[in-house]
Amino acid sequence: MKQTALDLLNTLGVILPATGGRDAITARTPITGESFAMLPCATAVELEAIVSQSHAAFLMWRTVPAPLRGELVRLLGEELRANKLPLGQLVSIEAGKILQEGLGEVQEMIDICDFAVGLSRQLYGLTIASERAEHRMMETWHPLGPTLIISAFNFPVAVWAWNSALALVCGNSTLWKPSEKSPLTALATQAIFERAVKRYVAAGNAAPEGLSAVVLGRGDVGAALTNDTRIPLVSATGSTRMGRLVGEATAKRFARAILELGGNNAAIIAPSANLEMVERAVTFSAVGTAGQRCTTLRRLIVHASVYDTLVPRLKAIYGKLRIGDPLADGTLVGPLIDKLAFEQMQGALTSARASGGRVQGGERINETMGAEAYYVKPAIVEMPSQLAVMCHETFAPILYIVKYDGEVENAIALNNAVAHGLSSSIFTNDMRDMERFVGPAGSDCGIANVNIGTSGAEIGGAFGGEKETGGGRESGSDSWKAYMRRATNTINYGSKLPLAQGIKFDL
Ligand code: UN1
Repeated sequence: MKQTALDLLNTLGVILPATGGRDAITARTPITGESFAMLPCATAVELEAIVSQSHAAFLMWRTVPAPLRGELVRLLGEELRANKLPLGQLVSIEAGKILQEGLGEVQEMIDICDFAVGLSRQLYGLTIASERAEHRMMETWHPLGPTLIISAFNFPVAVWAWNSALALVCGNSTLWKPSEKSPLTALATQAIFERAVKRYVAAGNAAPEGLSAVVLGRGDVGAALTNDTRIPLVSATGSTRMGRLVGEATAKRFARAILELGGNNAAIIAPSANLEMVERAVTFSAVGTAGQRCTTLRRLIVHASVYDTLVPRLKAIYGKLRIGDPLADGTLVGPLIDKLAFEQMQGALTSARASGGRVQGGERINETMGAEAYYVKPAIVEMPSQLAVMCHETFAPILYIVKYDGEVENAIALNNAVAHGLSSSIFTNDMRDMERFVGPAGSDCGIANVNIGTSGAEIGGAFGGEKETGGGRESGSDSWKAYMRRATNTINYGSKLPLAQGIKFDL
């Protein structure tokens, strides 16, 4: 596996930096638990240089016309298309997700590049009717500044692309602090970006040095950047604990934060649901990425009338899941990221049993893959009711199932009774159930789907959620506005000076 990873890095044009005896993080794969390389953490002196270069890059980049900024992102999309396979493989190796999902992640990067290229000609502001004669009001959107992207291991490159593609067309420079569990895919993406810049410059365009920079390190590096007053926007993906730190630090200095934190996502299975669709959707959402997506389905709320039909079918499917090497054809579930994830999963299952949950699965398997490789059978836990353990997000493939009776409102109440508010879905063919779920008294999540699972969102919609999910929105729709500053301009083209609100102020 080590050789495969090094070959891929070579193909992608990555030169690994030497540690020079400095504090370092370890690049490894959860597939076998092997380590590949030690990579140096940024020092305080380096951070200072990187942030000032990023700031200087912003000062130049903001003056480039937006459609020309889009041209760089178009080239980035082309480079990603050309490198989809090796980058997708490297994502599988570093994050442990199956190759199909690794490729899907790179496709998500390509899609957001396409979206951002179009957007680069559509950073529209409004014109507004002025109450004063011979006056015009308008809104203009301007570049904001260096944008810090903090990303998690589970989507090690797509989330960078959601943020970067938008930030770049909006006229910002970007700084990227990847998870310490996924530094290699970050370095590979940066190498791909640099090739796009080279082509951009070769075509006669100017791009500043340090327009995008990767900063490796642990939480202290993220914290130092988050507190830096030259960075007006921090977009952070990860745990609610980390998001709270970022939220507090940015609020203290009146910087902006886009927070995309955890989820404790539920699907409601109503009496009229098509159970065949439910089986595939639920399984993909619950066990995909080995239960380590923030959109992973963690709670299934099943109507009593279909419970006894559906649950045994799901259990049978779980019994046959192909778990193993994520690069091998046909595998559906790869490893957990590390030992800590495994221990947290076991802890949750112990609590579930103690509160009366009936557990199928959860055991460690495939130990021959490596002493530090943690493969598990995804677990189904039938719960007597929605108890505390279910209301806690455990980043592992555990699907809790509870029964509901009566009207869909009862299921919606369970859906909403957790701290997070990222994704949710309902399976129904009854339009009244559906409309109640997506209506104002329905799901309180940022994503509310009908007849599809909770995970696997397209880039065209705004992505993010409410409550402890952090409230941020990334990716499609009008999320770009968070990456720009808005100015309201009132222009007087007359020769009098009427005051707003009709105020008289004669000198
Ligand atoms: C995440 O887990 O942080 O909707 C992002 C999905 C993916 C993105 C997940 N498109 O599942």
